[in-house]
Amino acid sequence: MKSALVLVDLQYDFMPGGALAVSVGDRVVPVANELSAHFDLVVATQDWHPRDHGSFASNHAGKKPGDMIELGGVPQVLWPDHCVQGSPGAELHRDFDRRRVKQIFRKGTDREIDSYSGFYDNGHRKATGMGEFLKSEGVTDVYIAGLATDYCVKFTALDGIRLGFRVHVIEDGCRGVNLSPGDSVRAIEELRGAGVEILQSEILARV
Ligand code: VGL
Ligand code: ZN
Repeated sequence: MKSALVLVDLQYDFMPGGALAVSVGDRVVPVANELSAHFDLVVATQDWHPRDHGSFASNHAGKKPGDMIELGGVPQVLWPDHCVQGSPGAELHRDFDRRRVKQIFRKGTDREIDSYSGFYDNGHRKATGMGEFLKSEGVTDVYIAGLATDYCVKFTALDGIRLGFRVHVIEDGCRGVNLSPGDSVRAIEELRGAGVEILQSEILARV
């Protein structure tokens, strides 16, 4: 058994004041730092969109954030412009301790399709390389924390199961967008139903 910690999208645009702010999203940064110390292998993901990305409402005439369209053959929520490649909002939070992060996997780089999961785009067409990397390191168990519970954490966890990893989501190390109230709670329930173990960071701090 070998475990890896996957830290999802700890970027300014998902923090208070950011373009797609997650309420108290910055609280997960110290949790992520603390968790890192308990893993031999830590990786991170970074949402990294071109300015003309198809998930931005601003790139569709007459559409606003929250509207639904189809993108790359799959349903797509439209978002405010966020995590534009090279912009300050796309940067990882300055307090996120990256010393133990072995590799960062960027996603959402193809304008024609979004990518919530750190493993694949939403149409499962292209892999980011994170799955192969973790398999090549002999990882069997993937522990996930970060932003956002109801999107990128959720889809990273579901793809992790698909890839045959044992997947654990550290609930207090995650916060959600909650476009509809309760989305995060429903995401956690859905993950449990899919075979994901849901746990709290204090359990890991003791081992
Ligand atoms: C995310 C919406 C759009 C996330 C990324 O990191 O959860 N959500 N892009
Ligand atoms: Zn995005």
